[in-house]
Amino acid sequence: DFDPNADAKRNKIWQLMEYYLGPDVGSIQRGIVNHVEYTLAATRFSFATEECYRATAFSIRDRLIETFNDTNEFFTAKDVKRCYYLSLEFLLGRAMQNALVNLDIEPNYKKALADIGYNLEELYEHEHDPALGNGGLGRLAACFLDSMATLNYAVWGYGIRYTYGIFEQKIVEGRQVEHPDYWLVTANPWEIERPDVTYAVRFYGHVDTYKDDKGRERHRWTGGEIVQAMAYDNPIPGFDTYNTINLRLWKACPGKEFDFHAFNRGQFLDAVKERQRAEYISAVLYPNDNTWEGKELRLKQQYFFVCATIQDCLRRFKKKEGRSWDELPSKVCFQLNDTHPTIAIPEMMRLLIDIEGLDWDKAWDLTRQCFNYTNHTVLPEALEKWPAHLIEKLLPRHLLLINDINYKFLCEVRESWGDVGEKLSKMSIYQEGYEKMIRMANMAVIGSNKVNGVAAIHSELVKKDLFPEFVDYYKAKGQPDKFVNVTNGVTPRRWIHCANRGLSNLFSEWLGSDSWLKELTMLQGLVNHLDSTELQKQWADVKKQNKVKLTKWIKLNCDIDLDPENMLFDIQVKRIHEYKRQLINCFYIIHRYFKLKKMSPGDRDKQVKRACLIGGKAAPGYAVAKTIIKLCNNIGLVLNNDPDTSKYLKCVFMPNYNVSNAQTIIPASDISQHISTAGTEASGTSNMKFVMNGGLIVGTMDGANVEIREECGEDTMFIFGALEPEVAGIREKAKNGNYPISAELREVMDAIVSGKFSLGDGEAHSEFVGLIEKIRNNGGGYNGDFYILCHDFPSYCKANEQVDALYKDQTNWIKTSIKAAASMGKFTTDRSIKEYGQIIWKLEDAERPAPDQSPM
Ligand code: B1N
Repeated sequence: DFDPNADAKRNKIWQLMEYYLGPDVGSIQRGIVNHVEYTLAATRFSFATEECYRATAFSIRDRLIETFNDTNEFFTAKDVKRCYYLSLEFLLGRAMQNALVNLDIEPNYKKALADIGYNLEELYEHEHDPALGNGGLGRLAACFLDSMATLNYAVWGYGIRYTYGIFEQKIVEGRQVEHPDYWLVTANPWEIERPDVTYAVRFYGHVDTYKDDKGRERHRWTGGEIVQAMAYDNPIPGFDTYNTINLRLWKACPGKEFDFHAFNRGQFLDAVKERQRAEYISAVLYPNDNTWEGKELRLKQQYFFVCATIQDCLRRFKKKEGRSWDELPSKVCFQLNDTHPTIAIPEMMRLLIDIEGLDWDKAWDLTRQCFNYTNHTVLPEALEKWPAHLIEKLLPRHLLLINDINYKFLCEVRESWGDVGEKLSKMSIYQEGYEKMIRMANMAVIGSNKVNGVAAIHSELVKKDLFPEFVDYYKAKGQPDKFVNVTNGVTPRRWIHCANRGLSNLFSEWLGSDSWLKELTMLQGLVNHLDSTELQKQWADVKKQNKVKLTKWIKLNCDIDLDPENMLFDIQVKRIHEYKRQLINCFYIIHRYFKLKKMSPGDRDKQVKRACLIGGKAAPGYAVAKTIIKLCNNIGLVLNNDPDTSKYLKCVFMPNYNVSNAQTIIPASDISQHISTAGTEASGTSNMKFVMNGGLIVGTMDGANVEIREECGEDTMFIFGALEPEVAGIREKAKNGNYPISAELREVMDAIVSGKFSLGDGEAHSEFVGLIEKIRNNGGGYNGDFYILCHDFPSYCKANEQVDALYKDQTNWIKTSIKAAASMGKFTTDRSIKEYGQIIWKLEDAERPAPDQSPM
């Protein structure tokens, strides 16, 4: 509508607002105290640190909202192409420090608070980690958001606002105990609730067909139950830009229409109960990492957030007048973070065909151009397959659409390839058998423009092992570049500047500016100073301070004393999984212990002292992983209490590994372990964080380790183990009884079986024996040593000996560590996201200009 007074009105409002909230100390203090008084209704003359944290958070939120609103307005005015990152997990970690750093106001906040008697770093510790993810996949999504905002891309994240994030892990008598993570207890100051942004999501019901006024056959999905999705926006500020993007998370709420029948029958409470069931959908994050669990509620979560998201995105697309559907692929694209949101493909088809009235072929053409799929794992147990009957029950219209998609696709294949039965059955969305299954990965490939893996070796395995038929087919069809690689990264803002301020300052000082935070390849400049004893000294100092900090954390959380001055810190932190081989780490620790035991005290004194630190959560239903945690803890009890050796070797299980603990743990490493069986870890991302923070890697030729080695040089890594192409042959030979086990490993296994680490606990003992026997009595396949620990153990020991040798030569160690860290430029998510932006999303830079200093 034309409003002749629009400019005057705008001007007036602008004057009321004066200007953006000031970045000066006075304005910051006024903001904080105002929130103490008016938002928290606490008295401004005495407020606790907790209240100060919350008031400070609200004052930062005010600033975020300004840049957030204006960025959105700018995107809309420019009508830029938008990309939507769909993920069931976002492992954000704490927001306060990150927001201050990215808004470039941390120093003034520090001053403002100090002046009224509060310590900013202390406030940071008051924030409860938002932990809406399991591990690498969810953390990657969070690092990506930081880079998307920083690179001025018009991308929004979409996901679920789980009431409970990943469980909190406590260790009781050496075992994992899960506690619910009710992270919203103290209301979340970082989110913006949007009660006015809601969409209806249907489940169950049935599908009718009817003829529309043009005589076309149409489908109508009715009945079943409706829940509402309500939006919560989480502003994501970019670094060194005025752009702030959005992470929109959906909460499930009861449908709007109240069930008056139940009410009239006097079953008011039942009606309320029924409505509460809706909220169950967004109640809890599934705590599995790299395994698939075919639960109906999980499928409901997937559809719930996808349905609301696609409706929201199409509504935004249609808002501009005069849109034609042909414009859709040039204005909208979606990135599927693994197959978890793949039901978005048939959902898009449903909305385009049933609601918007497009014909099938047009809808399919648009859909295929809009979607892209990232694969994050080749482990068979993680590949999603939903029973067709479950989809039919929960989403009857989608099953029909999946049938159509599959039928037409297979016809296409037959047309260009002829009837190649074997290949056809591998490419079908359906896996035939006793129970018909829907292979989500096949649907994601068929419905996508680009498919990518997350590290070079992984992307090759995706083509070779998962989708070879598709690769051939699309090549023949003239799409040889459908399968691509985009190597993962991490954001240096959180993982260096926030987590390791000492190192960040060192980088800026030696490089002459802090531009490396946006252009990480600049770190290479450090190599010019490799021989400077001053740099070496500062480097060692920073590491020592970080080790002291972690030592305090471990004392507080585990009541174990470490010696940060004299011990090498050896760290393995990641989800507990057999393929990640925490067990081979345990075996080596025991072996090292035995070696020390056998030495004379004089010889012991010549050894490198090591603190072996392990941390990570096990999926609550993953018994073997839980046994491994118990074993780590028991090894710790034996070693740490042995007066002969405890000075030289300690073992600690660090409880509740999460993003904020990682920010303390990672900067303190001398070495870290990334030791998955070759071909199993798609990428890994903590490996990157460790090296950037001046740690060296003991690792296999797997995932991103391969590329880190390429960038940093062979001499910076302790590589061991079979190469990926050798693994199948080793398993095959093992099946035929050709599988030697070294004497050293035999000794370790015998000791475990003899009960040396069971500490009189019969249950633990039989679990430990189970672990060992499975590996020893190699029957091949999953029942034997599938992850070839026995094969890789001797070379693992050698790699560890090389670690000691280099560590004894401190100057060389430090130079190697500087060289490695300085060579990590490739592994920023800024580089990853640029690749997504250019190769996959085809986005333009949409940088919002500096806001006007004066009212218009
Ligand atoms: O994704 C990370 C990679 O760096 C890791 O190597 C990879 O293991 C991880 C099902 C997953 N792959 N698949 C999952 C998570 C939850 C779930 O329910 C699978 N996580 C990964 C980032 O690329």
